[in-house]
Amino acid sequence: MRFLFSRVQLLTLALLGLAISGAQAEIRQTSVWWLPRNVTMFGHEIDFIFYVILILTGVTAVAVFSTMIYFIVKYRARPGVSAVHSHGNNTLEVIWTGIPVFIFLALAIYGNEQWTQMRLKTPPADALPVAVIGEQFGWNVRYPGADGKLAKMTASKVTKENPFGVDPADPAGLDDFTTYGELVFPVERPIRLYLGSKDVIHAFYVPEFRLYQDMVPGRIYDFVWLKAEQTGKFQLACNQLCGQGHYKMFGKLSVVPQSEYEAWAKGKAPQPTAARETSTVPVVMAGR
Ligand SMILES: [Cu+2]
Repeated sequence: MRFLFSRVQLLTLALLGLAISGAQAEIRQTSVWWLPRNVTMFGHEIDFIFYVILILTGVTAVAVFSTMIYFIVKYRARPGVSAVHSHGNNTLEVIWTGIPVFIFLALAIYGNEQWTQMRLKTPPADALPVAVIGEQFGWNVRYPGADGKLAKMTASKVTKENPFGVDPADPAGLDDFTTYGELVFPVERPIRLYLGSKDVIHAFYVPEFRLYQDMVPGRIYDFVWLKAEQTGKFQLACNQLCGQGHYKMFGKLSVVPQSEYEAWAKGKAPQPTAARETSTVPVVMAGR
């Protein structure tokens, strides 16, 4: 009877798990069993190297395990058959050391080149700057206004009240607007991210962008950029266990045509009266 009860419990757990993964699939929009669709320019190379490694390791795994099983059967202990003593084979040693060395070097050189393209080159000058500061448990997002410039961010100035670490008198920031957990990117336009954290380590992670970057408090990361090539709705998920509410730390991210982005940004732009209340400087809407 006890055995039956625990089986029912197991079944309930399994069903619950399925229900939860089903709900997740709905949020993520695309495949949860295989790679989600890729929508950014760097994603093609990342997927390419993923498939190359998958095929290499897959073929190797099949070859190694079939040889092993064959040898286990062929050289099993049998009465009257004595063991064979091998003292090695230098030619074989050179081959099976040389081939992996060549493969690993090729992967390292290719991977390093891709990393250089993604993270070590200056983002394009016409990129739209967007600041994202993680906090327990959500995302502070800051967009430039009509001047296309974000206020200068300083990691040491980041506080609870000033999540972006900006100087309120900075003229570049007067027309900036902010959202909480809502990001809209124009399609086919480079986006330069400014990433940081208010409290603990968070991570900016969008599987469909093939983009992951930790956000460590005390630093503003200004070298991450991307270009989305397709429109759609995505989930920005924090990918560092950052506390009790980590599971609900996701933002709504959509990639839309440029005109739609402009309309959205216009609707979010600070109204002069609202700006007067929150700003200590005389309100002159610079750049307007
Ligand atoms: Cu987090």
